[in-house]
Amino acid sequence: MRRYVIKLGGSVITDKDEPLSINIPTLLGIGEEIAAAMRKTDLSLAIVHGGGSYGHPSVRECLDREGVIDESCYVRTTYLMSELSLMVTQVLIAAGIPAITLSTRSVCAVKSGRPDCELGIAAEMVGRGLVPVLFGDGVLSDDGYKVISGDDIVWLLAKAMGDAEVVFVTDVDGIFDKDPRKSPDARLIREISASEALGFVGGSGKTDVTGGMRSKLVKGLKHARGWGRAYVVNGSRRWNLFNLLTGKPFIGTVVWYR
Ligand code: IP8
Repeated sequence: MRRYVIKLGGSVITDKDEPLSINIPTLLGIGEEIAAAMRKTDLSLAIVHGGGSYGHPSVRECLDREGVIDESCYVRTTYLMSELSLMVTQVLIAAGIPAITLSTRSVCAVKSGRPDCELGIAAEMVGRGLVPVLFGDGVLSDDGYKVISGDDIVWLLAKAMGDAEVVFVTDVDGIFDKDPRKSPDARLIREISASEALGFVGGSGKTDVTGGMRSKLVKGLKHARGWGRAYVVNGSRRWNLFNLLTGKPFIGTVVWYR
């Protein structure tokens, strides 16, 4: 039985330049591919999605204004994330996936600067063939309110599921040796260790409060050094995610966390 935690990046499921926009056609395609893969092969799956044009501008606005996430910012951000997650889950259910939205703030907090989650129920859902859907979210911390990124939750869930692999569904084909948006001769790297990739992978734009591809490498090394394995693929490349999930050749990068 293959076990995966699929992270649907905020830049894939929303338009990051357009506040409160959801990218329905891409999400429909992704839902169709995951559902088809579940029919074709035995899969244990959990899904985590990012904040995109819902969570990030909301947190960025209060960080710029107040320097911290205050109560009203926490209330607004968590509401927006629930709204986004309901829409994502609705599309996944319509595609035929037994998706259950689980708000991260109900199962995680930040304690002494680290995410602390209770994921037993989520793991039990996976064991029953359900697909829990969690998301980057505002959470309580011992120091006010904080954001836990989906890029942290994926590894905690992967661990709770018994060292599952993580699939980062992004808006690029994988990790390149140079920025493909700036250098037409950039080369897609098929397999790399996270520590090596950190030598040349940059962060992300300024509205992203949790840090882009670089933080996917750093967070994975923090949570899954020694056992983590992830794939970075493009959510707009039709049937590529299906190919990966069903063990067929796919376009993307395999990342080892060692
Ligand atoms: O996009 C961030 O989650 P991410 C969630 O997975 C918020 O890093 C609330 C900005």
